[in-house]
Amino acid sequence: MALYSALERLLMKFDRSSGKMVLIMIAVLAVAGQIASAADIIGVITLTGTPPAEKEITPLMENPDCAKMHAITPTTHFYVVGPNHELADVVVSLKGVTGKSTGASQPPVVLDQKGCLYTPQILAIQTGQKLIVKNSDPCLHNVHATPTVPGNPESNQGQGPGAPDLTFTYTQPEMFLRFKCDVHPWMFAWVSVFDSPWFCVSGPDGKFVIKNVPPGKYTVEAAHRKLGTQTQDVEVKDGDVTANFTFAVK
Ligand SMILES: [Cu+2]
Repeated sequence: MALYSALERLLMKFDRSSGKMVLIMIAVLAVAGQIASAADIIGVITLTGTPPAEKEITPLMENPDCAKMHAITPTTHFYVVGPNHELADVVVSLKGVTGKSTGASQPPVVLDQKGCLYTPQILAIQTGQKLIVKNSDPCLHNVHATPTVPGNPESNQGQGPGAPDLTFTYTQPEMFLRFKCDVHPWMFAWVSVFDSPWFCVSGPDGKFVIKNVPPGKYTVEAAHRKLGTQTQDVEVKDGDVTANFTFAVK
């Protein structure tokens, strides 16, 4: 609307000389503005049923370098569920939307190695967007990316304590591209790559927001690494659209 107001003010300057023309132009802009206004797709992800208990990562505590960074044995985080069954770490995107990446102009996404664990473990980037991998630990890690989609290169690089950040980019969309550490075989992160800016990972409150989606019909896809994929058809027309998902533990 700020843009529209600015245009309106600009047009008013010409008001005296051609009042009628200005009115017509404002009407055209108003219609164009309505047609072109993007909206958010929002929702909450819920889990029904009781997920299996997370496993203690005992090999981590058998490694002296890693053990000294933990007072208690860390566990896996396969199912991150809130007090009201809110499900985090669900990757939500617009299915089949490609060729719309703005990744090259977006800030990098950061994947850290801390306490001999990846954080976060589920993340998402655009094609062409930088993924920066940090080592915050006082020990060596080995960052081994193992894509499965042709065109996304495998890479395997050691990263000692205090070593410079590593940078990764991918050209092809890929769901749950695996990062692993060859030094610590329990370390995994899963990076989903999209060829558009319209995706989101649900937070600890189970909520997601896909911002600024242009008007149109879409299939919203919600993907959880252990629970599979669900879809829902929506239409972005005049205002925000809600798409809630419920996953069930089988
Ligand atoms: Cu490691």
